[in-house]
Amino acid sequence: MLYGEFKKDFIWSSATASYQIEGAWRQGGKGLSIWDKFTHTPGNILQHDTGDIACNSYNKMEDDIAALKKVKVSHYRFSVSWPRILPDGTTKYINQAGINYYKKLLDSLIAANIQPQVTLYHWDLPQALQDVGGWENETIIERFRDYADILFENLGPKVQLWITFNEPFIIAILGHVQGTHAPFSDRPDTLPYIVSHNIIKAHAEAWHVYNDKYRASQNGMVSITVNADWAEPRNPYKQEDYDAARSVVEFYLGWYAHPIFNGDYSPLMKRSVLEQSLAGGLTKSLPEFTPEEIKRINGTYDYFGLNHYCSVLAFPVDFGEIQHFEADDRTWLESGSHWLTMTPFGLRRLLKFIKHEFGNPPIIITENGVSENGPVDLNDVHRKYFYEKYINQVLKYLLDDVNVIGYTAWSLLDNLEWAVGYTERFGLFYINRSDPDLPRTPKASVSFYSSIISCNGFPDP
Ligand code: GCO
Repeated sequence: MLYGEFKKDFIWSSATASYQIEGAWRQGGKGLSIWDKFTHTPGNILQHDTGDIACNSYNKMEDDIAALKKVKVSHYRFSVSWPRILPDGTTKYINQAGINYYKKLLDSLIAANIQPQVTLYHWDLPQALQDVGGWENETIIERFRDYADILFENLGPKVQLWITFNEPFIIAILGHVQGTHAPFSDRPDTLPYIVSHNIIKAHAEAWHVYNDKYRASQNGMVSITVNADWAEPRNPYKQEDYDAARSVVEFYLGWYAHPIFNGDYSPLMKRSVLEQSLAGGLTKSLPEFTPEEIKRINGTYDYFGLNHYCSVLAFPVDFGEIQHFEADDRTWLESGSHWLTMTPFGLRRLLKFIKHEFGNPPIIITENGVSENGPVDLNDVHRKYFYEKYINQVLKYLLDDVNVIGYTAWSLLDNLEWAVGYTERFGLFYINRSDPDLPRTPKASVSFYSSIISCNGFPDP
C-alpha cells in the first residue's frame, strides 16, 4: 500500500453506456440499433434480457445525477446512442429530441458541478447502417465522421472530453468473430481486420473534424479508448513466454494504438496476423494503410484512453491460448465474471508499458471495475477491495512518473452486461429490477470510492 495523493485536478469519474442503461428503445424518435435487434433474437442473451427498459435512464436522469452526486465524482462518462441522434445512421434526418435529451443531460451534470466525458460509439450502431455492411463497409467512415460532426457542433460547447470509440477490439472480435456480441451474423467473410481498419480510419476522421472545426473554440480533448488485459509470461524463465505475453498485449492494444500513436500497425502485429492467416488458410488479412493514410491517422489523439480489468498468463500455443492469472494474494475474493480475476499489479505494469511504448501520453483510465452475480449483498466487500487495490496501483504512477490524469469506475449502475444480461452486476448502485421504479440503491462501495475521491487518494494516516 502506497500512501500519497493524486495530482491536483485528477479526474475522478464513473461510467455507463447508452444501450446498457437508457432503455426507452422506441421512445423520443430513436431508431433501431444492432443491439435492439441482437437482444430480441432468441438465444443471444442470458434470461432473454434486453435493453428495452434497462435502467430507464432516459426517463430517470435526475436519479442518475443524484447517484453521481453521492459518489462525489468530478466527471461522468456516458455514451451517446447514434440512432437516437440519427435514426437511420445518416444525416438525412436529425432527431432533435435525441439532441435535446443529451443537452439536458449535459446541463444537469454541469449544474451539479460534474464534467462530462462523452463516448461517441459504445457499440449501438444504427441497424440501418448494419444492413449495408456496418463496419465492414468503408462508407461507414464518412457516416461516422458526419455523426461526430453533429455531436461536436451541438454538444461540444459543453464537453471537454470525448472518446470516439469504446474498445474496438471487442467490436472486432466479440462482434465479428466470436458472435457473442451484435451484430454477429454467420457470414464467413466477416473479417475483424477490415472492421478494425475502418474503425481506425473513422476515429482519425472524427479527430480531424474536431481539430479543424472545433478545437479553437471548444478546446477539448478527443481520443479513443482501447481495452487491454496485462499479460505476464507463464514461465518467467522462458523467452517464448515473454514473447507470447508481448503478443497478447500487442493484439489487444497495439492493434489500434500503434497506428494512432506511432503510425501504422506494428511489425509484430503484421507478423502475427500473417502467421495466423496462413494457419487458417488465408494468405493475408491485415489490410495495409497507404502512406497518406498513415500520415492522416498518426497523432490523432489528445490522451490515451484505457479500459482495464485483469491480467492473464501467456505462453506460446496459438495466439489466444491464454489462461487466467491466479497469482494474486487474495483471489479468494472472486468476481462475478468468469473472465475477471483480481490482479491489481497488472494495471501498474500496463501503465508503464503504455508510457514507454506510446511516447508518454496523458492516460485516462476510462474503465476499471468488478462484478458480482447471484444473491444481492449491498455490503460489496469484494468491490471495496478491488477499488482499494487497483486505485492504489494507479497511485504508483507517482513513483513511475507515468502521466495518468484520470480514473473511471465501471459502472455507476448495475446494468445490462451485454450477452449475460442482468446476471452480472458491475454497479456502485444496485437496481432492484422487480421494482418498477428501478430505484438506485448505493452499495457499500459508494461511500468507499467517494472517500478515496474526497481524499484525492490515500493520504498518509
Ligand atoms: C466494456 C464495456 C462495458 C462492460 C464492462 C464490463 O467496455 O466491455 O465498456 O460496457 O460492461 O467492460 O464487462
